[in-house]
Amino acid sequence: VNTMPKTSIIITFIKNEELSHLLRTLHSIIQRTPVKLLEEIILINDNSHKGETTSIQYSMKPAFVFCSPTIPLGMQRARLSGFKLARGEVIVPMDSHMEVQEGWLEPLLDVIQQDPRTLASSYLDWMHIDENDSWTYKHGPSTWKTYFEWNFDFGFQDSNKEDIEARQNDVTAPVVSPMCIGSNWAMRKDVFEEIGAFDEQMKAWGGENIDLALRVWRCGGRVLNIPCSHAAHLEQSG
Ligand SMILES: [Mn+2]
Repeated sequence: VNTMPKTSIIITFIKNEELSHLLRTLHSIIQRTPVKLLEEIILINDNSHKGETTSIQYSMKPAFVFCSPTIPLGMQRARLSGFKLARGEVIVPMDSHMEVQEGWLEPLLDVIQQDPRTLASSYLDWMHIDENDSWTYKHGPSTWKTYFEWNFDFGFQDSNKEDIEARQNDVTAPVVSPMCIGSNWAMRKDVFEEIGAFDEQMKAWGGENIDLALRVWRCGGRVLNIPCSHAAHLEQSG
């Protein structure tokens, strides 16, 4: 941990995100991320009505950076504005309805340290709220890869035979993936900028992860899914 790069986590919300969901995300980050590795949490309130982020009173360690654009930017440009503000060596975009798990960040930084041109993704678990406001948590598998089709549909598929064989002796081994998920990936900020960051014309989410992963691979990098890193996503929030 002492030699690992510091991370800026960028959380945007563009809809009527429940404040309790955002608080769950923040609490899990603060409790499960070593202080030495957390440069800051950047919150971007992009035209959200319910999320009164300015009412969140935390001590300033870790530092929170609040940003409320004067006009709605859309998810991708809001994230991009957060990346530009980031002071950490590594950036991680995160949804505002997540719960990171114990030890989620260190394995991502480990593979980035081994090869700085790595984009490293967490594996996802699922949270669900039923009609009685009861939460369930479902642990997701640590084997899938992500892919895209020629119509730019994005999907998940099981590891192939070669992957499974390669991981027989070490279930913690990273899974090489064609694509990456849209959030909860980690990458060096300088490498992200060097390969072109995000297209400023992309407003909404969806497709930017395909664009990014293609550029990572085309620019000498690699996309890895990391079985030791898990974060849960609240299903019904998009
Ligand atoms: Mn989401």
